[in-house]
Amino acid sequence: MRETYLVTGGAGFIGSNFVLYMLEKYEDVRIINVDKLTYAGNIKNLDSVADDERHIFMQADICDADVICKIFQDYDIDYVVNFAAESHVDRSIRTPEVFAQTNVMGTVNLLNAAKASWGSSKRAFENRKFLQVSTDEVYGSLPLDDPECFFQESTPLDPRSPYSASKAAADLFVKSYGDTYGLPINITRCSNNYGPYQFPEKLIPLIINNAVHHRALPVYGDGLNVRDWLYVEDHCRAIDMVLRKGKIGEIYNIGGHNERNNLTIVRTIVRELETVLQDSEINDSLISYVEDRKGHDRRYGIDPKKIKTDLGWYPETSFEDGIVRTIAWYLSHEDWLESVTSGAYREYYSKMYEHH
Ligand code: NAD
Ligand code: TDX
Repeated sequence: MRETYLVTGGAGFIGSNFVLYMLEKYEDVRIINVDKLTYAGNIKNLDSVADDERHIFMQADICDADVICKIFQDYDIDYVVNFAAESHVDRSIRTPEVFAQTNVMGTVNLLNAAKASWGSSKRAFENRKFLQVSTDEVYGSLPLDDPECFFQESTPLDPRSPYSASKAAADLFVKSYGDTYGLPINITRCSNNYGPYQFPEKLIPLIINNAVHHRALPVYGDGLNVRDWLYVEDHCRAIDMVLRKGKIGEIYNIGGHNERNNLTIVRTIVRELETVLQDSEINDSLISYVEDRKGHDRRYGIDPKKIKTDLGWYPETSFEDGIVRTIAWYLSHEDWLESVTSGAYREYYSKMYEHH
């Protein structure tokens, strides 16, 4: 019997990469992909599997109890992989309530549906799993002056933005369904992802898109905030491994010890684009220091020892290769970039950056 996955948020950045990865890797899978198609979800990300009968797309909200319960009734779901979320920190600072609704209530709704459906079936929780895709941001912020200090799975939660607070709350609900009802769960907490299909509100695609158009490159604050970058495919492989081999109830941090400050990221992109496009107008003078993000976390750094030791995961793509590949992808997908940056994106961009 083929395995059936309920993937939520599978038209977003990481979710669509995961769907494509799984369909490519396993012949015998069925993926029910539920996505509300917010501004961040794009069905075009799944064009290459449009005719694949193993992939069933449904536009729906994870907060909709009737729809989610019906999906559990109609399909014998083996795995839930919950990517669906509001994911952008800057937006969470403006509208926290949207984040509480989708990230917290949506997750609780999925948990309830899994518990009720699986609990009342003959197989119950056997060979099933609910995997919550979470983030290193739930651990808060690390200082810059102690580079050997990393987030471990045991690090206390200390979310500092409405986004990370909503993700931490969701994580705790997931854990509680494991502890209270015995729901088979895992939680993964990954560092910053980059790669194809990332919406250009996030640092890397935003800088690529602006640089190509010779627009100012907004760097928040002093540009010295550090993020730990992982190529999206390495994240997808880690999730697959946790689904297959992760011990029930465990949390796994995912990261490749690849820390860079924002200014370094921006300069790397500028250099690569200048070279590839032979365009001398793309240079560091485009960099524009803008007002800092409120409550801006200084540094994230993941200790991935547990997933490496227990599951044998390691990152396959170096940052040097991954960033070149990512830039090449954006340059060869102008249509995609054009379609996602028209309309609502322009409004968002001018609201966010209009003062600069
Ligand atoms: P994204 O914003 O690109 O995609 C989110 C997807 O969820 C979109 O397709 C959107 O339409 C969908 N969605 C939003 N609200 C929904 C709802 N109510 N019902 C159904 N679908 C809904 O985000 P992403 O960067 O791909 O992140 C995916 C997940 O991974 C999130 O849970 C995020 O917290 C987590 N994560 C992201 C990163 C990162 O660097 N991007 C790192 C670690 C963890
Ligand atoms: O224009 C910008 N200028 C800038 O300096 C933008 C958009 C960002 N930044 C800075 C802020 C951060 O220090 O770059 C860094 C990265 O910012 P984002 O791309 O917004 O990512 P971040 O806030 O680190 O969160 C990301 O990683 C963890 C994802 O958006 C989250 O969903 C994930 O959980």
